[in-house]
Amino acid sequence: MVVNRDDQPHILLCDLDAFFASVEQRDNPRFQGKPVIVGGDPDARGVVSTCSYEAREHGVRSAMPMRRALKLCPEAIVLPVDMHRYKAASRHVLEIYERFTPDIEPVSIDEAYLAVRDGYETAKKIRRAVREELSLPLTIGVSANKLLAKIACKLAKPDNEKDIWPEEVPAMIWPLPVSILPGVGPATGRKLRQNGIITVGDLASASLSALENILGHKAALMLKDYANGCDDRKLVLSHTPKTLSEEITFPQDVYDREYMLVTLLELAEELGYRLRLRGFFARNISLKLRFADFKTITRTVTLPKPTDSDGEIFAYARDLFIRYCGRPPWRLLGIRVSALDEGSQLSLIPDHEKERRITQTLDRLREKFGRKIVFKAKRLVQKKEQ
Ligand code: TTP
Ligand code: MG
Repeated sequence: MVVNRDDQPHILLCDLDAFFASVEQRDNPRFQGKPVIVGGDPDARGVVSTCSYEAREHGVRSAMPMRRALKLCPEAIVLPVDMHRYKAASRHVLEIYERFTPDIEPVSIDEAYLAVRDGYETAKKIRRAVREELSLPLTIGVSANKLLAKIACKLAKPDNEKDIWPEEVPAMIWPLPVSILPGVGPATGRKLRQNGIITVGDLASASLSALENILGHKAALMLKDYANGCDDRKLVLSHTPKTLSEEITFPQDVYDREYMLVTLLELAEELGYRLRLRGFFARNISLKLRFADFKTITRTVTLPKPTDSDGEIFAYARDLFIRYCGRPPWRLLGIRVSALDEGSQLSLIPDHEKERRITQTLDRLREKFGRKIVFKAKRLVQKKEQ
C-alpha cells in the first residue's frame, strides 16, 4: 500500500460493473453467469444500454444496435431498461460512499470520484460494503489524481481494485494504446495513428508543436500532460446527501414485535451516528416494512424540529411501527432519514420526559436481546448470500 505523500488525499474512481445488467442478474438469479443485454426493443431499432460481461465475450457493446447484438449473441437474454431500480441501487451505493468520505463527485449513475485517506485500503472496504449490502460488483481505481484513478479502474475491470502511481506511468501506461486516455475518442485516435502516434509513450515523447499541428493547442497541451500521468483537475464537490437509510432483510421471517423494536433501535443508532458524523439533522423519518408476502410499505413523519438523536429517531420510527406494523411475520425493516439540514442546533435542547421514556424502553429491549443483535443478524445474511 502507498502511504499519502505530501498529505494529499488519494483519489478513487468507483465504477459499477455492467451496471444495469448486474442489477438484473442480481435480482433474477437464473440470469447469473449468462449473457444479459439491457436496452431497447430489437424490433423498434433499439440500442444496447449495457450488457453483462458474458455478453461482452461475444463482442456486444453499449450503444450497439440491438439487432446486431443479437446476431453476435443469439442466446442473450434481452431485458428492457428499468431505470427506477437502477436509480435506487445508485442512491444506495452513493450512501455507502458517504460513510467513507464527504468529498464525492458523482459523474454518472454508476460512477463517482472520491477523495479519501489510505486509498487502497478504503477501496477494499467500499467494495466489500457494496458487495455485502447490494450484491453488486464494483471496480475502483486508486491514485493521486483523477486521470490515473480512471485508467487504473479501466485496467482493473471487472470486480476489482487497482492502484497506479505517477512513478509507474512509464512502465504501466506508456505501452498502452492512446485510446486508454480520456479525451481520445475514435476521431482523435485516428488522427494520432495517422501521424504514427500509437501508444501513450509515443504521445509522451512527441513534441508539443507536432501535437499542436495535429490536435490544436488546447487538446495538445492536455494530452501531453495526460501522457505523463499529470492531471490537476479538482473534484467538483457539489454533492450533498438527500437521504440516509439503514435496513435489514431478516435471515428468517420475524414474528416477535420486540425483536423488531430492538432491531429498529440499532438501525436508529446507526443513522444517528451517521447524521452526527456529517453534522446533519433530519426533518423527516420514514419507516420501511416488508411483510412475508413481499408487500412493502413506507410511512413518513415530519418532525416539529430536526434531529440527529438516536433516541428521537427511534421514538418516531417506533411510533410509525406501532401504527403500521400490521400482522407478523415481517421480512425487512428499515429507517430512512431525509430533508437533511446542516447545523441546526434546535434538537440539542432535550425533551427530558420523552428522553427518559425512550431510554427506559431501550434498556428493557437491550436487557432482553443484548446489544448488536442486528449486526449479528446482518452478518448471517451476508454469509448466506456469499
Ligand atoms: P458504464 O459505466 O459506461 O458501463 P457499465 O457499468 O454497464 O459497464 P462497465 O462500467 O463495467 O464497463 O455505464 C453505466 C450504465 O449507464 C450502464 O450500465 C448503462 C448505461 N449506459 C447507457 O444506457 N448507454 C450507454 O451508451 C452507456 C455507455 C451506458
Ligand atoms: Mg460502469
